[in-house]
Amino acid sequence: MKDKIVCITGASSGIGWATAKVLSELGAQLILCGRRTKKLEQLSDLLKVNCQLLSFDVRDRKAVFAAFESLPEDWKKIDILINNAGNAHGLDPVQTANIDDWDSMIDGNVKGLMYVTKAVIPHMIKSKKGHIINLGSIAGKEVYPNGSVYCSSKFAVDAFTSGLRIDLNPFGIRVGAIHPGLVQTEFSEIRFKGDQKRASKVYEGAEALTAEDVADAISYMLNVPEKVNVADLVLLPTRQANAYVLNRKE
Ligand code: 8X3
Repeated sequence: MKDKIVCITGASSGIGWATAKVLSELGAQLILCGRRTKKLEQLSDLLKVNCQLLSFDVRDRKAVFAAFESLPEDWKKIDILINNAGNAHGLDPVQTANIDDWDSMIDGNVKGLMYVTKAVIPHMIKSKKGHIINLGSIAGKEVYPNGSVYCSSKFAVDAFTSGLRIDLNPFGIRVGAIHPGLVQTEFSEIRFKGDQKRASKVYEGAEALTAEDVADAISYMLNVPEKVNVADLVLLPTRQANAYVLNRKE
């Protein structure tokens, strides 16, 4: 990990930021991507490693490619990509859901992840090495009520990961995905558009994963021997059996 160039999208909060912290402790050089320039600047000051900051919205195809093109030559040689950016917007049945929410989820979670991947892989292909980890979800393995479009977006991440692993196989590039269950971050607050009360209910008695738990698992995926690829990892709180079954603490 020492001196590896690691690019993390959605790096300014939650799982992305926790991963940045863990990997910085291991000596990685970090490219932190996010929408909030100020926040990225403040956070990078807390890290003791070399950082490059890229501010763009993954949904903006031109901005994605321009951002990676703007990197200094040495920083273009990305060893590891953590495709973390993504969110849930709304939790509604198809018939009443807001179509703008659908666009945000499909454009960000699916197309954005694809754009970033496409922008980063040329160097990996040239150097015949690299490692890509996509953030899926238990929602990409099982569909739950009112989650049709969020789940669709995460099923797409799962499918894209499998396809990418096939396409990049001749180049020795590792491709894998991690699929967390309940993780207590600002995820639910964003999903419920700032409704903190509703958001906190989601995690009540769940002993949910923390962003750090997921970051530790990502670190594990990255630190196995080079001939090993952790292709698919589902990470659940002990109290959660699947997308539906959660044994909440009284
Ligand atoms: C987050 C997991 O189950 O809250 O992707 O949708 S869940």
